[in-house]
Amino acid sequence: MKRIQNLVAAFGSFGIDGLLVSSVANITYLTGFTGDASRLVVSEKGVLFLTDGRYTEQAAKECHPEIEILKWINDNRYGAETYRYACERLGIQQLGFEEDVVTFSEYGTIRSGIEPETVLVPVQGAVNALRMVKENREISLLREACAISDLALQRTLPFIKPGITELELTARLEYELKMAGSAGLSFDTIVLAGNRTSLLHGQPGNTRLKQGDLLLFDFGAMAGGYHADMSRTFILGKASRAQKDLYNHIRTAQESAVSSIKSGAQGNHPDSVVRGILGDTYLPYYYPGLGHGVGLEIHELPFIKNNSEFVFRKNMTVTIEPGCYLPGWGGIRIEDTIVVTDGDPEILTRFPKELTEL
Ligand SMILES: [Mn+2]
Repeated sequence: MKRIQNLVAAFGSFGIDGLLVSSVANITYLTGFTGDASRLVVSEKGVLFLTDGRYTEQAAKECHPEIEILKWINDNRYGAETYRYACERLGIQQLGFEEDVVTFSEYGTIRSGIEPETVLVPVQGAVNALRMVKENREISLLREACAISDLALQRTLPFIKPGITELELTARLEYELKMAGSAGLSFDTIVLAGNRTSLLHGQPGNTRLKQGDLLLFDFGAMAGGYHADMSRTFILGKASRAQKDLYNHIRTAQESAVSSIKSGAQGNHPDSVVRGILGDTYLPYYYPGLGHGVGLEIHELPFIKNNSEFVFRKNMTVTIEPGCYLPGWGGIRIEDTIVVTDGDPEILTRFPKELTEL
């Protein structure tokens, strides 16, 4: 209940006395519930967990006993009458809602359900901000997810040879992830070859690997709901001078950006480190999203870019993933998941970053 207490303590700064939580990850974070399609209403007076018959037993098992499990009234999921009941029960007069999660139609339903004098207050990041700094248990799960990711990539290496397709390598990597104990996939695995590596989030296809290709992997294992995220780029056969030069720049940029992060550092600092290393030659090809928080969601606060205004704090978990993408030629990205500390970050994804010619 500590997390819910921290949330309630922040209500004053949002001008609310209750919060409707709609984000699945935020509900998991606050309650321990691992299903979906539910809602949570939090106030100082109590917490109501709104769900349907599929989840009542599971929710009762997973949630803290002080959280009251309530089936949607009239079995009307997301129905107006249940929101009215929740606000009345908890005496809520200013109900916050997650403005970037609640749909326009759901807003209409809530508005029509609750008393006209109850104010609906759009709120952004109330729970997400709490999630930025991780507890030790959360970091352990991320550590486990990253170790599985390392192992799966290692076990995939022997299958990389000319003639194999991106999809076949994707299948092999995902098989190895699951065999190594991954509870799921952090996101759709990206395996791209040759000049297709310039497509930042391209989809693996039937392209066959050939000598001289760049080969980019971006993927992650999951453990206990937590997402690993890592990228590595290899070269099939002997690297050309151009491939080598870009690779060395990205690697130096990535390692320098990671080293520049410790508690108290400005959020935009790593990006300026990267830009300094890439210089005029490569800067035009740099994608300016350098990294992101990672945890119950694959992309979460904080976001690391040139206009970031947050300050790094101990036990934030973030990715650092500089990449340059040259249309028609290819791209190189190196990405680690790291934990911010008072000194050097702990790098959770430990797969080697030396230029690898396979
Ligand atoms: Mn990432």
